[in-house]
Amino acid sequence: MKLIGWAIALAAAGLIPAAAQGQAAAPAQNAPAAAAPAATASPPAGTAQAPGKPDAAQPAIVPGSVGHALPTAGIGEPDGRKGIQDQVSPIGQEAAAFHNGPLMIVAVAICVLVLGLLIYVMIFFRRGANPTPSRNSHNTLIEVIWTLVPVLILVGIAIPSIRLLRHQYTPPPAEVTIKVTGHQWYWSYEYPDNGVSFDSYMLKEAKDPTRQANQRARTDADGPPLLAVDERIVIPQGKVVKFIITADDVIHSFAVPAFWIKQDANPGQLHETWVKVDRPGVYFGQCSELCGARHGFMPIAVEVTSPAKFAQWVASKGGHMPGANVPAAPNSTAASPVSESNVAAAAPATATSPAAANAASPAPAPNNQNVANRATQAK
Ligand SMILES: [Cu+2]
Repeated sequence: MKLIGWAIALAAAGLIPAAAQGQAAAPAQNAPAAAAPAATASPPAGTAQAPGKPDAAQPAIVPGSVGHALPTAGIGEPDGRKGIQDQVSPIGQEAAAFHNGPLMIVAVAICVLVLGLLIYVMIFFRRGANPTPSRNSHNTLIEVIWTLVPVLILVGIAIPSIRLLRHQYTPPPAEVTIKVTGHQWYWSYEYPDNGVSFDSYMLKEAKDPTRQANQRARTDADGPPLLAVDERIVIPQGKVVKFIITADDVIHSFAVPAFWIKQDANPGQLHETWVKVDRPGVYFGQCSELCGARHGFMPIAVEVTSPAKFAQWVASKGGHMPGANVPAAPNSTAASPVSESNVAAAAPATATSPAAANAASPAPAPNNQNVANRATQAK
């Protein structure tokens, strides 16, 4: 017996250092990929020794600046309240109003009715109060009622539900497009019309032993623990933003509760959803499909800011606004001076003449620009 005890103790002593080493080696796979534009093609999960983000990014961060806006407690993040987070998108507001209003009233009314009937039967039809039970087995009127009433209730719920679904799946034309790719265990984002792409990792706590020296630690300015990320998605307020969602390994799910967004990210498929947010702020979400060991550590953070600050952020990422600083394609309005002004335009909305404004507007341009962007990103 004693011998077995010693054997267990020795085995444990042998295992502990190994476990500690395993833990120390693990964070390497969480290290961000190199900051090159092709970073979306980062090393496969489990590839150790990927270089961390350069330290140079660390001192440049100014809390409150675009991309680092301060989150508001209780907005876009869980704060201990029960129920649905405050909704900031039109679809979310419509859905939350439907849930909190008519659906809740119907559900509570049905529960109270059924519970009341059960209590009534238990009291008045118990053996003591009703020793000789009725022998009736059919009642046509009652059977018609208890079939028709549920059908009418369901139809009453279905009509607004289907209207909500129709609103959700008929998005207005997108003004900003973001391609979202889920990886084990981080997200990468690409703004194809702006030439911006980056990876986004969860920020670890300062005291987390798995945090590498070159990884920035989370602060309260970044957001709550397990939700703050090193690189947020930034979107302009009041603009329709389209998310094209996919994955490169297993199924993930892109979910931001305050936007009423939850969309599976499947390898080999493109799913689409959209949002329009008028209220500036920081909104947090998480991967919502069990995708592996670190599923709980791939949060999402979206910062909504003014269109001017969005343009500023795009420029800081080395990107451009559609219509600005992109050489005009040879076949588009080549004979007119419009293409020259288009090339020369430094800012997106500074074109003054109607013709130039027309040329700079996103409507006719995207095809050529997309081709140009794709070509530069493919390098
Ligand atoms: Cu995931």
